[in-house]
Amino acid sequence: MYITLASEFHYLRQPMRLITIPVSHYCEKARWGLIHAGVDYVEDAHLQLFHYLVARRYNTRGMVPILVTDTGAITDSTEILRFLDQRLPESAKLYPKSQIQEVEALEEDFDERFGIETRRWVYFNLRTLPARQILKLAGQGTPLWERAIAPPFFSPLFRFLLHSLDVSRENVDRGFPVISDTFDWVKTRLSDGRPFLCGDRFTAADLTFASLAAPVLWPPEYGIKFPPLEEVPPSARDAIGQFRAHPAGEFALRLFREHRSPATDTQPSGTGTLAQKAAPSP
Ligand SMILES: N[C@@H](CCC(=O)N[C@@H](CS)C(=O)NCC(=O)O)C(=O)O
Repeated sequence: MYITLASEFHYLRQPMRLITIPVSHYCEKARWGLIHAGVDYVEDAHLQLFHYLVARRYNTRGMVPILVTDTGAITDSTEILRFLDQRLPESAKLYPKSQIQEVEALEEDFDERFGIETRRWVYFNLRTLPARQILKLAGQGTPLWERAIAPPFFSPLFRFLLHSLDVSRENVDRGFPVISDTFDWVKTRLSDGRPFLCGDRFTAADLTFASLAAPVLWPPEYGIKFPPLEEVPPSARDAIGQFRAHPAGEFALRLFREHRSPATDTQPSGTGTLAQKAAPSP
């Protein structure tokens, strides 16, 4: 099966390049898609705001993830998953023909509501960590020069980031029910014993839910390492513990453990390498 998948991408001379803000859960979604497809890729990771230097070459808003291939650049995590899916055999597709409408509708809803609120939640809950710890988290795999010059600019840059994401206690409180309702909805959905959101097979709906739930779960298999829970404020630690113990949290953690791997056992790792090796924070 690996030969089939690999040969589909053989015309591409260079490994694909995934431009990311490594901590981003939308970037995790694209990363997981590449791993699932068994594609060799390189991750080109950047600190928030520094990423504009690279991303704006490909889209004017400078949004990531961006997948650069020999045939063009694809922006948006959903478009990246769809691109990769075209070349997968039907048995490995994340958008199986028979369920495509349901999968796409769930993915869209997770992307547009749930993912926005889990991101806001984690930024709000990490905002009191020391700058050094936030840079250590966000800087994994990013160029040394970005990590070297970031510290003096950290406070204004972080404030700008919180402002641009509308991170405030009021908005986090308003958004929290979107997270808890989605968790409860997933729990109900799985209560008939089905192993995945759309039935018997792993789809883009599952991958998207798990990736976008990661900011409230901190799965060990995520593309970068989250800080040890002992180092985060008690309120965030308790909330993460509760999300992990929720049946939807357990489901997402299981997906990370069991499905963040190539679609078939016979493929080599297919995991990407960070373009810049992670080094200790300056
Ligand atoms: N719907 C988009 C969302 C991507 C997104 O929100 N990316 C954020 C990182 S989490 C970003 O690029 N932020 C930089 C900015 O807005 O300037 C997708 O699924 O790719």
